[in-house]
Amino acid sequence: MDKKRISVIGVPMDLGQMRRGVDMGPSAIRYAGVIEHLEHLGHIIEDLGDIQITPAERVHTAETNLRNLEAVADGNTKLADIVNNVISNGDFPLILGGDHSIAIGTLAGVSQHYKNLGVIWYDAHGDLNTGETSPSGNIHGMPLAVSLGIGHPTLVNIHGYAPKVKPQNIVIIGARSLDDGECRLIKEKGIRVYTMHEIDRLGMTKIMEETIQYLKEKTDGVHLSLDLDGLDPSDAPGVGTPVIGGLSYRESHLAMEMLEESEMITSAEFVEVNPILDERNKTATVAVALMCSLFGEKLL
Ligand code: B3U
Ligand code: MN
Ligand code: MN
Repeated sequence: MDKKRISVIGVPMDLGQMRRGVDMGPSAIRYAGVIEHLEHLGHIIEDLGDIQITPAERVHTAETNLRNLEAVADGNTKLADIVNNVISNGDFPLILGGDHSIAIGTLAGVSQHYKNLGVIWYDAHGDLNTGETSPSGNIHGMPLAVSLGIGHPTLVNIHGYAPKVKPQNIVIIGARSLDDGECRLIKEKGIRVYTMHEIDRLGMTKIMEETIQYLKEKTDGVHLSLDLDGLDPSDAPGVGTPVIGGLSYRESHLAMEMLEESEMITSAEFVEVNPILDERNKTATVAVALMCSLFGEKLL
């Protein structure tokens, strides 16, 4: 396994949804020992601390059905700047969320470095809504659509270019809660989705083999966006929108190990850890354990 220089960026963002506490995700993940564990694996870690996000109490509602639009865009612009700098320095960005709206900024910072960025979206949801199709107005249900260039211009045009990713370079894994507009977009754009049905039928080994082959052929970098609600709530209870029937702890470790072996992942984020909803920091601890597998931990 090659030793990496990893820059850790905390994003205490809770404005992309309505449950308080997900802004404490980065703290919970640090408390679970992310820095020490990754250093123990031999990597060089630089903790860049947390990005400043406007506190929810200070956000004024604007005339749009996208909740907290301006403050979400502002936080994501800052994140995009930092991610861009980290990659320019030759380092690996590891982003700790925060709600999933932060993928907008991560991808804005990452994708300018690649001609054909691949994205693995590990999630119970598609996050492919727009202001028009969203049942909630929550921006954490929109980041993948935004990154495809579909959605509110303030979000779509962060860092001045769009789209950040092509539909044929995306693989969604673990989907089991999709809204009608998201299903339409998936079909229209031909996005590859492994729902729980395919995972149950084919098994995680086959799913990851296919995913790796599909992306390896056509990408020059791959971003892993892992929403902890992709896992079953019994393994990851500390998330804002848990969905029963999810990926197991074991399947998720296998997926991370196969990605590590593939050597294709060039940036990663772990999002939606909400310690207020958690059981004794279980979800942050699972997140760190999955990071260890992604960064090369082996039993023997
Ligand atoms: N699709 C729904 C629910 C949702 C999306 N992402 C999460 N929940 N975590 C929405 O509000 O867009
Ligand atoms: Mn998500
Ligand atoms: Mn989700």
